[in-house]
Amino acid sequence: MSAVAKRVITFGTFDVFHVGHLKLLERARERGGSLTVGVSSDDLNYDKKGRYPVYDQAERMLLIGALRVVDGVFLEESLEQKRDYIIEHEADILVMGDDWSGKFNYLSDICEVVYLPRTPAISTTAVIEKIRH
Ligand code: C2G
Repeated sequence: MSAVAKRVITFGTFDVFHVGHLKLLERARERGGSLTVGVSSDDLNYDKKGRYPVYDQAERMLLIGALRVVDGVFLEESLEQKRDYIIEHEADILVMGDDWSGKFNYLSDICEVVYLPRTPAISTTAVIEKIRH
């Protein structure tokens, strides 16, 4: 009997896409046989960060969905729906960057929860600031 490839899921805004985002997605994909990405909606981003993303949700979903390491994308409309999203997409492993460390441990009854170290010295905010100055 062959082992069934694990399904990995991750979530993020991925605004002004940069190598920190790419490295997170590549490492997430290496954890299993497929990677599904919940792309945060514009309104969710506004609620979390107090501003709308530079690229809107349709553009961000197109960009993330086109990546070789990504097998599917969907819109993440609420942080509270993570459990439903994980069940709906039959994910075995939830991968998040370690800025979320510990925050999703309550989901470990339905999937493995893994936090990966962020790539240092790069962020959407830093890129926006660099362009601005
Ligand atoms: N990331 C990283 N290294 C960076 C910047 C970001 O590894 N230098 C990771 C984050 O840890 C996250 C992913 O890239 O796992 C996407 O980052 P954001 O778009 O900032 O994600 P966020 O807005 O925190 O959305 O449900 C949770 C949210 O949707 C997460």
